[in-house]
Amino acid sequence: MDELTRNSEFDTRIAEGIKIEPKDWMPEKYRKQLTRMMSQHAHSEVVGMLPEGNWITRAPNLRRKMALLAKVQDEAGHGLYIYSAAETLGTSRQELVDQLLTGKAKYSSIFNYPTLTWADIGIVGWLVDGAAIVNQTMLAKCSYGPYSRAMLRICAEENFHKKQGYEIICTLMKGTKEQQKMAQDALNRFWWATLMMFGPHDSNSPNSADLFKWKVKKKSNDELRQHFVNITVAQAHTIGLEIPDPDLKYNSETRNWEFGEINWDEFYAVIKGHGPCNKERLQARNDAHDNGAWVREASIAYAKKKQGKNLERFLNVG
Ligand code: BYC
Repeated sequence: MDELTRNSEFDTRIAEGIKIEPKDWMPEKYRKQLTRMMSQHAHSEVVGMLPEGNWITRAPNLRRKMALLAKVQDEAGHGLYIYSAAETLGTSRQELVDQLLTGKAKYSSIFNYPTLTWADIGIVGWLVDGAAIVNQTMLAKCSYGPYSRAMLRICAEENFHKKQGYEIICTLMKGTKEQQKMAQDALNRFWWATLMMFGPHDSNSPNSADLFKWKVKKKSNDELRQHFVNITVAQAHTIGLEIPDPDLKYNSETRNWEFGEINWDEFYAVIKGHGPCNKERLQARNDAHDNGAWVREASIAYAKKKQGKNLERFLNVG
């Protein structure tokens, strides 16, 4: 089959909403775009363990500690699902991880901000996981089968994470004046950084055209950001928190909460490696990778040994 026919068959499948599976033919650009996006997503899950992991030893009680431990472990699991899904496109996990460790690959800007107080853990669960759900609910319907199926499972878990975070903040808001201040301060520091998670404005998003054409994205960066603001403002006001945006106002015609401009200079500085914690995060991932070398060696040796036995058994049976 020639290139033109293959391309047109691929486009027809996309138009009909048929999922693309790993062994199906796909344009190289589709493979590349998905590998880029999925690997960045997997890296985000893994780097995302760091700001919250920072509070496991300081959680205020056993119940909070257990929930936080489980959440951080879930993020590791999400990283694994998405690396596995990304590998089906032909790049090995080792290669993808190397791109992260050498600083070549991006991961979500939000994880380059520090978690300074316990309230930050509540805010991360509520806002960051909340934003991730908005984005990933869309991706669960994307055209690439392995990615969309991974998203379905991840979204179910993220919902628990969001509730866990919001409950921490609700508890603080029912507490002392200091606790309420702590929650407001965490919201002030994380609000704008969370809005940046959705990426640049649509007019400055170079990848969106391809991703829309191939039904990887079904809603734009700005549409998802607006949806997130609309649901989150109500949740903040219900518990007495103020959104740190003097331009925030409700438009009763469009039924949207209109909001001020994001500091895009800050966004681009963070994604270029100059955020408050970029160096620290990369160092922590490199240290973890180096310290885990013996585990990888041992498991490869074990797998080889087992494979050898299976091979012997197979040969004996044969
Ligand atoms: N941070 O053309 P654009 C989670 C980059 S949740 C860093 O609009 P695209 C978690 C972008 O990569 C977070 N970089 O890109 C939650 C591109 O650069 P390259 C992870 C960003 O792909 C709780 C350039 O800017 N979620 O893991 O159309 C706990 C131009 O942007 C960011 C995902 O990754 C950013 N915020 O749209 C633990 C979801 N925004 O690659 C963990 C999957 C943009 O051309 N990804 N850039 O050099 C997506 O949905 C899309 O990739 C994005 C960006 C909406 C993020």
